[in-house]
Amino acid sequence: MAEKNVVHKRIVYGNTAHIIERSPDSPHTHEWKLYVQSATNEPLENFVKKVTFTLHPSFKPPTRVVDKPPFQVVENGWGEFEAQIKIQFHPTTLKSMTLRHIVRLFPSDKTITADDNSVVAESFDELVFSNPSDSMAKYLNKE
Ligand code: SLL
Repeated sequence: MAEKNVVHKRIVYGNTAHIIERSPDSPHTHEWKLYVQSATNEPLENFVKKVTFTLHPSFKPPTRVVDKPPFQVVENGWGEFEAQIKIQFHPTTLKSMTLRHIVRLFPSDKTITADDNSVVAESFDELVFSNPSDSMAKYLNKE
């Protein structure tokens, strides 16, 4: 019987946010960082080719492509919104994966909040690659 070969990669994605001093001519109240990271401290770039973050259309430009680590976007803003995070892999024949995350700025039951009201909103996920081809395995097993 053919052995089933499954490779798991654990990731963390989400955002941090903190209050910034507001300048009179800007509506921005917070600086936030939206990111995808390895949950196991493995270099994600071994198998992640690029991450495309799609922000709320009020951010110009709303689409941010990051093709090297850290896979993140740092911005200033005033509101919470749902972002899309598209992960593309090496080799490019591998199907991309799209995650959604609500960028949170304000303390709530969805965030971990520090004394200074800075927040963290994170999710964990596992990317599962079943029976990777040799060309894929080369990237997935890279160290
Ligand atoms: C909504 N929650 O769903 C609102 C949208 C958009 C946040 C919030 C823009 C920053 C900038 C910003 O913070 N947008 O204009 O530079 O309709």
